[in-house]
Amino acid sequence: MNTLEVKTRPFPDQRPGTSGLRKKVPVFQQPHYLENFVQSIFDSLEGFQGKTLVVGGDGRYYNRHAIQVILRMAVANGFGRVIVGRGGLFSTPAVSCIIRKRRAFGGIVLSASHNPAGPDGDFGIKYNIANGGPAPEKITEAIFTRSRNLQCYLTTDSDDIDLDTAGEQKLGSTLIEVIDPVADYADLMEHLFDFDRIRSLIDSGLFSMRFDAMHAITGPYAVEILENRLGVEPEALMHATPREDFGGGHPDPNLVYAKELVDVLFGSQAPDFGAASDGDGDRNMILGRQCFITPSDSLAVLAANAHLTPGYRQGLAGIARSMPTSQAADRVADRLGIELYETPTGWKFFGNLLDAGKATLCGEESFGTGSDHLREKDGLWAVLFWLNLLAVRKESVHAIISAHWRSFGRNYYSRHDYEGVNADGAGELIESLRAAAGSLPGKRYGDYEVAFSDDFAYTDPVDGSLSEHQGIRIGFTDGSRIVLRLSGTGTEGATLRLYLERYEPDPAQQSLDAQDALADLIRIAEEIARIRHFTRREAPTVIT
Ligand code: G16
Repeated sequence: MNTLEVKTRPFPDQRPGTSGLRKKVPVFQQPHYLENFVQSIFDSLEGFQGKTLVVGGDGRYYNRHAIQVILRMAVANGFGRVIVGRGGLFSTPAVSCIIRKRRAFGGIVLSASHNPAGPDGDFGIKYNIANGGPAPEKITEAIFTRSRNLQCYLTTDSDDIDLDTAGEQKLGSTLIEVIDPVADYADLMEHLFDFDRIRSLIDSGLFSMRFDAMHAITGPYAVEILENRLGVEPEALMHATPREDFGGGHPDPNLVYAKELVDVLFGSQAPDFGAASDGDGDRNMILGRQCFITPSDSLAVLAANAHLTPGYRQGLAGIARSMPTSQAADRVADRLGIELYETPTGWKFFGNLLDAGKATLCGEESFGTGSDHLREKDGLWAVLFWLNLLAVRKESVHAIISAHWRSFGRNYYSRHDYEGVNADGAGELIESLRAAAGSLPGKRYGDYEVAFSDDFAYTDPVDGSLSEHQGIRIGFTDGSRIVLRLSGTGTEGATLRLYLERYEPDPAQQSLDAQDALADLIRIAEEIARIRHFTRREAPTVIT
């Protein structure tokens, strides 16, 4: 085996977004494109010679090819050991789990998350650091800078590695270890949650559920954990076989893209509990019979009930949520007398808080929930957390959320997405809001009066780093909020996200439809931001 130095030229468009570099597959298929980015990652790191790298992806189209490329480059760049999931597979939370458990130097995750896959779909790559979490902005910016002047990369002339058999193989002086992608992660879940109790609930015959893996990576994890370890019937698992094109679907666990599951839970013979996860297994959606739990409410409920699970019995250090996530968790933190941290969108911002022991639970409105057990959000973890609560409380999902609202008040919440709009128009919308922000406080819109308005900036309480321009916040005197920001994960045009939130303390007013409850705020958002004008769209593409 020989090490090769391959000449290349820089690509101008390799700046990582909210969660790594995401592009259409044909973009990644350009000669040297993937290699350039991988070399830019390695060149931005120090001291990895002889250390361990974890590599795996969500199994989407191009995953197998990319893994072979990365293996050769990891060998040529001097890693001592590379741990790969069998078949090149790892869910994003499992990569985080393995990095931590095996004390690896870092890991590479291949995924474009919930974005569709296939030859014309999306592909993605991101680097995770030794704590198991996404690289912080300091590193992602260094990767981007390096990518802009890269002239060559290192690889080897070796054959493809057999990815389908667990075991160790030597390539040059690097050990390639192919492992079962599920076992370590499943063991960790068994340690955090009361599997005996969940199994009794499932065996009782009084409880039924569905889990939709959406033809993506959580299929094998769900089979091992839900079916093999907890006794859930195979028929309760939907789309549990991963496919390279995710069955042509859009594995985003929300009311629009997980419609099949939603129809079952809102149908006449609905089971008691429903859940779904996304392409790479880090997102989750929680449903009850005829009932949808917003991710923001889910975080609040988990926090309020964490003491009922073995893993969190000792209490929470603090809760962190991304800025656009509703303030429902703030009320729980307040009651528990613990700190609430508001961070920019992106799981990477939770890493320092978790490492410093400041937060135990974290959540995002974008169907992400997780804790200090890993440094990624974790789809099945959230499902198991809910199952543990249901097994202990022996109430329906609907009864649990209603009781929560009665106790804490309800934060009506919705997100309206305008996907794939013209990037210039979306940019102008944000610019005009930024310019107007200072003049909004004190203005009245119907019953609402603007209390504050700003472009959210975050100073990390651990390392003092400042992240600016993280979204426009318009807060009203009654605690309601409108937030607008541009997505950092799309691959076509721009995606504008409008987040709406209204607080309702009166139990008699807590069972409205969220869109009805938020109708005034939706109108006010249009009046202030002129969304139709700037996006040239009459309505959002996705409402969750
Ligand atoms: C990623 C990030 C999340 C973020 C989400 C949406 O999730 O990890 O932290 O909330 O994108 O980001 P945006 O609003 O910028 O599109 P995932 O599941 O896509 O990796």
